[in-house]
Amino acid sequence: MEQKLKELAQEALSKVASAQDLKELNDIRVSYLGKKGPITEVLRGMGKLSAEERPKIGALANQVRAEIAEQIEKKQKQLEEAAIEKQLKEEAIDVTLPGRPVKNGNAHPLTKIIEEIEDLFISMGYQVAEGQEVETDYYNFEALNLPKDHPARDMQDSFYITEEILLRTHTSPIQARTMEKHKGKGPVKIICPGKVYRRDNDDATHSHQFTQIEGLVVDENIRMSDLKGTLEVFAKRFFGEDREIRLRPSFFPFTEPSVEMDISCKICHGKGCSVCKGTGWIEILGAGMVHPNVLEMAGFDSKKYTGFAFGMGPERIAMLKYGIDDIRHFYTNDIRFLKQFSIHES
Ligand code: FA5
Repeated sequence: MEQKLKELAQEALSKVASAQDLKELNDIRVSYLGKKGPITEVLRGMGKLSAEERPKIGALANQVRAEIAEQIEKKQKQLEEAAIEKQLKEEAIDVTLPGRPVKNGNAHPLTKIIEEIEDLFISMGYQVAEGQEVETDYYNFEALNLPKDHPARDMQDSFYITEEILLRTHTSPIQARTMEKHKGKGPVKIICPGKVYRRDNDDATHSHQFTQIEGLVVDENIRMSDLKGTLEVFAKRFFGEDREIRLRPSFFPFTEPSVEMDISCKICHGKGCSVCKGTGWIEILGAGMVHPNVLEMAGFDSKKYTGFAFGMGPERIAMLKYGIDDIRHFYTNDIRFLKQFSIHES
């Protein structure tokens, strides 16, 4: 029995020494020191031994068990330390490596243009007003001097939801709503950006959904010269001091008189080229003096108050400013197009 215990000790210690990981070590502990292990078995069989042998073998068995347990504990520490060491090595961070560049998103070019135009008018004392994209026929047309059977409604082909509700075709309903809120008292000085919808066929210069920015000033003694001066400041600050403007007679049911504003062509400086179709001028917005009917419908006394309004399409403005040849670039989200307007490197 003594011999058997010594062999067991040797076998167990050599297995402990060569254990590769904590799981293997635990298996060794269970198989040699566990309740069903060989040492426990030896101790159980002690009853069969003679009285002299019993204490001797008992002491030896305890000694073997203690030694195996001690070696297992030592090995466990070693393996744990090695595991930590390995983990530290694997997770080591080389602080000298250059950082990975973070890709920043950037505002959509249209958002930028709209904010730029807003800022320019805010600097002239305007406030930003917003409306709703789903609008009533009343605010989109009737309150703007376009009764139900008015032929000028054909100028803006509309998406109707019901007979009385539609997707707004322009930002002008915001004028009507804002004037109404003022309850007949001036001054009103607003700039209104927003999405609008028309049943236009998409092509290089038309989209069924686009944006507009509307401007409206209502007060006593507002004159056509105020409108012209304001638009001139806008055109020169936005497109460059060397640009000229001209107003051409036009028609909008909600303004009288109505005009369209052109700016001199940046490419040919008025001489005529393919961009301005040989005219030397490029149209950028519609405008006019607010029609007395519109003022009255919104609760303003048209004998006391006058006003001017203008409306432009930021897509077309951005196309002119940056030489973009197709309006669809704004909506197809080609990252190569959008990136050109990024202020970040990526
Ligand atoms: C209007 O919508 C008037 N409400 C503007 C106005 C406001 C006039 C206040 C007078 C006083 P018009 O339909 O011309 O006007 O549109 C204005 C601008 O929207 C155009 O100059 C153009 O830049 C843009 N626009 C019109 N239709 C489209 C389209 N399908 N796609 C892209 N831009 C468009």
